[in-house]
Amino acid sequence: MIRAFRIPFSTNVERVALALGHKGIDVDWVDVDPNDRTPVREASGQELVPVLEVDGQVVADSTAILEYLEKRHPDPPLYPLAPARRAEARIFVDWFNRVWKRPPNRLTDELAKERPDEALAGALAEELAGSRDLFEAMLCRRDYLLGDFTVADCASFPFLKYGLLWREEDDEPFHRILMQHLRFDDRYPRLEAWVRRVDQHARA
Ligand SMILES: N[C@@H](CCC(=O)N[C@@H](CS)C(=O)NCC(=O)O)C(=O)O
Repeated sequence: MIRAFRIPFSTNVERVALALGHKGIDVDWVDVDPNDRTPVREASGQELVPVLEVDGQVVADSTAILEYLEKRHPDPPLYPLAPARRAEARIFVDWFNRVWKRPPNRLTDELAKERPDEALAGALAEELAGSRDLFEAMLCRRDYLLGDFTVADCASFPFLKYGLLWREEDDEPFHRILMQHLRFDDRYPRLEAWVRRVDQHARA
């Protein structure tokens, strides 16, 4: 049995929940108090979730976990089968992690300061909001970001969904930033339809 550690409203945990749901893999969730990461630290030597534990093997980091699941349970695939397409999917996820996530992360840090730099905050907010156009264009005449449902949807949905869906109890500052600056406001019909479509997918 697979064990996985999670905290409420975690975007990176939802990536893994979608991947497990897609592959029909059962998991034993371990709910961790966000203010006491002791079980996560004891299992993995670091404090971030998600963390997966399979037969004594521990995998941390959502992207590494998605790769691990694909390797161990290749059917049904979450990555395209053709090598070039597979590489494109990996490039997308890497871009999402290293480039797309940066403005909302930096904006969250900036706004937490006693005297935020207004110009910097404005530029970061603009960069984040501007990314909606890219996703809207990627969904032109296709249902998912790379055509079929893949790791690209899995990795980005938990973040992009905040343009349309949010829960009042979710008061994580990073998520509030996403809600505020990604709001679709009926101006991104393909992106909105995609969020509704992916939201129907199974989650473990
Ligand atoms: N690169 C890691 C990032 C994991 C991460 O940042 N997890 C968040 C939850 S989504 C977390 O545990 N944050 C710790 C905290 O907020 O104290 C991944 O992709 O899994």
